[in-house]
Amino acid sequence: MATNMTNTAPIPELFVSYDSAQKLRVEAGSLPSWDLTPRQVCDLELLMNGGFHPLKGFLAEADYDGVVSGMRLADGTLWPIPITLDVSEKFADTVTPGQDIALRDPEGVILAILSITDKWSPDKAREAAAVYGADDLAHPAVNYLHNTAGPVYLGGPITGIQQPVHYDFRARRDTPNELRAFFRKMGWRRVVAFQTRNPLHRAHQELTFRAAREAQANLLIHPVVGMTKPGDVDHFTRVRCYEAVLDKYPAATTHLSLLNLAMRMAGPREAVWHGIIRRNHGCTHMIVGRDHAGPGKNSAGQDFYDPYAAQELFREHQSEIGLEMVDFKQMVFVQERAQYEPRDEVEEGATILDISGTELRRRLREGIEIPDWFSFPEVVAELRRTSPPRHKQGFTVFFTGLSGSGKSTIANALMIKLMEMGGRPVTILDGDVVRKHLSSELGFSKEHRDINIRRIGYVASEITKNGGIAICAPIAPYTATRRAVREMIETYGAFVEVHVATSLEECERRDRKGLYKLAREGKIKEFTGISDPYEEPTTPEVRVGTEGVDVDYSAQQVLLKLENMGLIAG
Ligand code: PPS
Repeated sequence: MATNMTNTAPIPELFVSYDSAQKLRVEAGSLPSWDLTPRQVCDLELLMNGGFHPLKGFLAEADYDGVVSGMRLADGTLWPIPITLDVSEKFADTVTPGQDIALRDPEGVILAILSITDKWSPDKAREAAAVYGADDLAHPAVNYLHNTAGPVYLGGPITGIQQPVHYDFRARRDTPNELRAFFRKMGWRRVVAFQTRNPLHRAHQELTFRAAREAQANLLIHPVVGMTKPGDVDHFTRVRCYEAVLDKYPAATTHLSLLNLAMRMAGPREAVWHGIIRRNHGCTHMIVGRDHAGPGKNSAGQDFYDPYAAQELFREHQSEIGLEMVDFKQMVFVQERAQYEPRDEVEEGATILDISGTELRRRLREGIEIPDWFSFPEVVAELRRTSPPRHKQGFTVFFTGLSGSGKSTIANALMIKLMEMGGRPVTILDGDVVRKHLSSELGFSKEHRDINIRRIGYVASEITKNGGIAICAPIAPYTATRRAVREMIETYGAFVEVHVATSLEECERRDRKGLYKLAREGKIKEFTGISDPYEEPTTPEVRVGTEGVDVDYSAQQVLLKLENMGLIAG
């Protein structure tokens, strides 16, 4: 039975008492320890504070199998998303079931102890297909699974020592028990949760408030501030926007609370998961919309999930989730009536005004007006503050290609042309130069090349974040690593991949540094193109040839693309 009254009784947490935590922290200092990834920190926080109740730790193998194949723990409890502790092989080899390990945040603070019961190497292709619907790297969680997550999973119960530390928006963060206590104190008997990873505009405000009215409930704006879809508006900006919108609701009807969840963009399964999490936070209803937690298009350009699959799966499991679904009504602005109305109730012939997400991003990028009927001036001002027009933002141009393909030459020409234009500082991160200053200890194994490229990506992302232009020119032979760098940078600005597509034959003919000859003679090992792979980019922003064209022309092709993307003023 779905509850329709808030459950304000405390939910079990996995923390030990303050005194025990002090003692455990000292003891845990001598245990083997695992440094948690950002996603694992998010998962651990919700495990410990009851957000993932009834889980008592990272999934053991039997629970994992049940969740992957049928959305159920081994005891039959509904649980749609595998919450697993993935680790490196190297670390996995040092621990065995029966052992305790300390879990530390990135600064080394011990947050919890994991008592390992299970250790196994998952079949990731099976997990991807069953949980996310397809083993397709265009899905952010599938890409994460294959390219970021470690190969071995450790499972077992958690003993919580302390919450991860947050320095931002502390007053807006609530554990499930804090929210339950708040609802109790306010006398809120029915609460509708609104899950979001986007800034709210007028249509959202209308639909959320309407949903609350229909359910005769109060409203909880419960945005995700842990990890969302790569490329989303950063959570600092979003929270300032949410705070501005909060003032637009009638006093004391609505509460804003931040959820440190790491989303997977798993559509239907994710909707069920979101429901369970909101139930744990004491809510009675949740708004589920079209394409809830959708990951975008697959590699064939089609939607991963049917837009209504999330609502269907939720409805099917509603009583087990213990929370009622409220349909998300698409609200549109009707010009003649100067008000928002549900799209399916608009009179025939009326003029509907709408601005899509893509159109909004274009307007922000190009500094074009965003009308008052669409959003609140405070929200627009916040968005403009963090997204100045593109030609004022930082960006990265990432050249990739074989040794001797002409990357550095074109990169240097491009740098000079951009410096001539002025306005933003330009930094070049050339393959050879980086290897001298940043990566001098690295060789050319896959592992070392990946470290090298990630270092370049990190520096480029910092430059991009701070409004500069980074021009990188390494070989960067692996698609997955280039993609990881793209994701790192796109959080802050544009990433323009340029494939310098000079053929191997031509590079070898030129052999500017005499390296190909040495590689052919076997005197240089693991040489790209000769004895090591080069995975060509399939969809770079620009592909330039260098055979029979001069450097100026190639640099010009890149400049035209930059102009076309709005990155330099036309
Ligand atoms: S990678 O794969 O992106 O980390 O390589 P990168 O940092 O760009 O370094 C490439 C330059 O190092 C020289 N060099 C080699 N390249 C490829 N394979 C092997 N084994 C190798 N050994 C040395 C070479 O001069 C490359 O410079 P470019 O400018 O690309 O010719």
